[in-house]
Amino acid sequence: MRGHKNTILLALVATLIAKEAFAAQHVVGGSQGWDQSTNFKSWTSGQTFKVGDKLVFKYSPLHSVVELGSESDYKNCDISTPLQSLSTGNDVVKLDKPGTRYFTCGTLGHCSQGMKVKITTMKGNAPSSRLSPSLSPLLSPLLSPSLSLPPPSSSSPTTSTLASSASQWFISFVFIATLSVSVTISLS
Ligand SMILES: [Cu+2]
Repeated sequence: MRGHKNTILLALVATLIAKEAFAAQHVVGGSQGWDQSTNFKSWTSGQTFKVGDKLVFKYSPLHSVVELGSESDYKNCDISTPLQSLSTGNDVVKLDKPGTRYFTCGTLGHCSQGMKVKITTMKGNAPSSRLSPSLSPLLSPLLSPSLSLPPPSSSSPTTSTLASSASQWFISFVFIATLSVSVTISLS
């Protein structure tokens, strides 16, 4: 019965790795970070945001992060009714569903100086996250020390959605094939 245990563990590890590999972290503004001098339009044009990805806002105490609820608030730099305000200097925002989100800085004048960013998240997440959304948080503390993958590069070249979702399906297929083989081996 040891074989079964190993197979189950392998499956869980594979699922976890798949999830890690598919979810990207985007450091907003790249190496320049969250600052008035950063060109956020050109930064976003080089990024693909997918459900499950995370935004990381890195900035000095001069700034903050304010999420706005509408395109018009974003256009007019109206921060009077924010959805949320963050100020740790290293804020992580999870893109948990498809759609457009608006962020700006809460410091007076910074929004009108261009310190704002509009993030459009696309669906097309890995099938693996549908398998065990409740398992990963449970497993992470157990497995993450040995599994600390390098963070995905934020300056990765633009990949078309089609190509990347095709490769995701391919990787998933390889996973399933590998798992089937290991199940067969452990049962025989
Ligand atoms: Cu600012």
